[in-house]
Amino acid sequence: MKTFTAATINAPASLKHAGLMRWVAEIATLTQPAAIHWADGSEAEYDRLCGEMVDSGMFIKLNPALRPNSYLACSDPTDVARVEDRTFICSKRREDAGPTNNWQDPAEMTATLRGLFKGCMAGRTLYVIPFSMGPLGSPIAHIGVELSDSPYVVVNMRTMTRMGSAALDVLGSDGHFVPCVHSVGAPLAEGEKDSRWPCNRSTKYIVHFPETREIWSYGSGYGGNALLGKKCFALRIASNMARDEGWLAEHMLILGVESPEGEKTYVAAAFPSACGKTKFAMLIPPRSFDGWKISTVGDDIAWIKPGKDGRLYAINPEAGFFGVAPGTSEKTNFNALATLKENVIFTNVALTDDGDVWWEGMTKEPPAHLIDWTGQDWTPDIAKATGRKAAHPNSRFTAPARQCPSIDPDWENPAGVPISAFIFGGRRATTVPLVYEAFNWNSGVYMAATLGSETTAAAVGEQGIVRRDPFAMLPFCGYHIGDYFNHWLKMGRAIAAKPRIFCVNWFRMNERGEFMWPGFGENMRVLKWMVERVRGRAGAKETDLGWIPEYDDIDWSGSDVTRADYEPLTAVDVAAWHTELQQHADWFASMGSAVPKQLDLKRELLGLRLQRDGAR
Ligand code: TSX
Ligand code: MN
Repeated sequence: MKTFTAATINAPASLKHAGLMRWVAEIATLTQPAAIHWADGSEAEYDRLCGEMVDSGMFIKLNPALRPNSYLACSDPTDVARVEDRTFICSKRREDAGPTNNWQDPAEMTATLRGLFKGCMAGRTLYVIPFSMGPLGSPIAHIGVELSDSPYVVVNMRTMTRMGSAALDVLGSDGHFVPCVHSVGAPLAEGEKDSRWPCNRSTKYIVHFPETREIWSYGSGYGGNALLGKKCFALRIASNMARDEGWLAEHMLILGVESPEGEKTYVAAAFPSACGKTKFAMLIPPRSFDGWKISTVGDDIAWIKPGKDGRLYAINPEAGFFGVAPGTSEKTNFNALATLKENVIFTNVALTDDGDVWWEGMTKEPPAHLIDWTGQDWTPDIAKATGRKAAHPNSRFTAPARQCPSIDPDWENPAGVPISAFIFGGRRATTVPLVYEAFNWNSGVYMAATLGSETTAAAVGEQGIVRRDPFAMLPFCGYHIGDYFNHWLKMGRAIAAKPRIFCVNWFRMNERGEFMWPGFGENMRVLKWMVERVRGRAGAKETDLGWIPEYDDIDWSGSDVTRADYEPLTAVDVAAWHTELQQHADWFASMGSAVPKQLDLKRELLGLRLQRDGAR
C-alpha cells in the first residue's frame, strides 16, 4: 500500500490550500490510484481526455462536419439513471432525514464506505476536479472539489460547472469547499483490460452527510450519480446550507420575460420530471406575440438569496444543460437543438450511419438504419417487431449553456436576477386548472407542498396515478421534507418583496382523452398573464383555489382557443377537489408530525370554501 502526502499528490505548484492537499492525500491513500491529475479546465486538457476515451472505446467521435467537437458515450445497460433506492442522507438523527429519504447512521455508513473505497481506484487515475457552482466569485456561488476516477466525469464537469484552475483561485489558501468523492467502483488489476463503461454492476451508493457537507458516490458513472455538483451538491447538500443560512436551493428553471417596451420580469419554475421543464425554459413565443422575448437563465436548478432591497435574487449554479434527449426536436424545442450544434457530449442516444446522433422524437421519420445505444443494429422494422428504442428513454446531452440562442444576457451576473414569481406545475389530466394564482405566500406553499404529477401511461378516460412531488424536490431535499415546508413559510416572513406564486397544468384532458391546451409556445399566453399580474395590470376571477384569469384576461392574438374551449380548462371541479383534498390529507399524514400546522389549516380553509360553493 502506498501512502500519499502533500508532496506526492502532484498538486500544482501554485496551490496554497493545505486543507485541500491533506484531503487529497488522505483519499489517494485510501483509494490507491495509479496516478493523480489536477484538472485545470483547459480546452487542451478536454481534448486530450476525450481523445483518450476515444482510444479506450468509451467515446465515439461524431462526424465533425455534422456535429463538430462532439462525442457519444454509451453506458453499461445497468447504469442508466439516478438510483434513488441507493441514495442516502446520513444525518446524525434519523428524524432529520425525514420519511422521504433513505437514512443510515453516519458512523456505520462511513465504515461501509471506507471498506468500499479501499483500493477502489487501483490501476486508474484519480482526477482532482475543482469547480464553482455559480459564476466564479459570485456571493451566491459555492465551491466544490470532486475526486473521481472517471475521465467522463471530468469532461462533463467542464461543461456543467466552472471547472479547473479558476475555481482553485477562488478557493485561495483557506476557502471552504464541499468535498465530493466519486469512484466507478471498478479497480483494475495489473495488466487488466478496462471495460468500455466501467462501473460496479452490483454495488452502488450515493451518500450525503448533511452535517459535515460531504458527498461520497460509489459504483455508478452516470449523470446525477457521478456529476456530483448537480443533484448531490446543488440540491441535496445545498438545501441544508440554504435552510441554515436563510436562502433557497431549488429544483427550478429560471427564465426572463421581456415585453415589447423592454420591461424585464424573471420567474423561477418547478416541475416534476416529464413536464417539459427544459422546453419551458427555452420557450419561443407565438408569432403573434410581436416584441415579446423569453430568455433562459437556467433549466434545472436555482440558488436564490434575499437581496438588500428585500427581493429574492437567483443564480443558475450550473454552466451547462444535462438534458433528456428523447422528445427534443426543432419543433418542440428549437433553442435546445441549436444549443446542440457543437461541443456536445451525448450519452445513450443512437448513432447514425453518417456519424451523427438520433433519438426518438428528434425527427418525424426515423433514419432507415442506426446503431442503437446498446451497440446493436436498429431499423424501424426491428423497432416495430421488438419495441426496442434506438435511444435510451433517459439518454442525455451535455451542452454549454452559452450556446443556447435564448441565453439571458444576465445569466452569469454574479448578483443573480430578481425573481418576481414562482411557478409550480404538474402533469394532471383532471382537477388542476390551466393556471391559478395563490391568494398569498402561505397558500402558495400549500399548493407547492401538494404538487403532484401523473404517470404518463394512463389510457384514454382512465385516471393516472398521482405521484406527489412537493416543490418537485422529493428526490432532492437533503433533510426532513416537513422542515423544508417550514423553511419556505419562514422565508415568506423574512422577505419584504415576496414573489407571487402560481400553479400551472399544461396537461388537462377532455372526456375523450385529448389535451385541451395546445401547450409549448402557446404557454406564453399564460406566462404573459402571470407577468401582468405581477405588474398589477391583469384581471382575474376569485375562485376557491385562487385567482384564475377570465377568458378576456388572456391575450388570444393569433390563437383559435375559444371561450367555449377555455371554460373547461379553468373550471374548478368541486367534487374532484374534495377527493383531491382527502389525498392531500393522506399525503401530509404520511410525512409525520414535522409538517407545519399552517399547512393543515390551509387545507381546512380550502375545504370549507369548497363546501360553501358546493352547497350553492
Ligand atoms: O414540454 C411540453 N410542454 C411545455 C413546453 C413549453 N410538452 C411535452 C411533454 C412533456 C415532456 C407538452 N405536451 C406540453 C407542454 O406545454 N403540452 C403537451 C400536451 C400536448 C401534446 C401535443 C399537442 C398538444 C398538447 N398537440 C399536437 O401534438 C398537435
Ligand atoms: Mn432535474
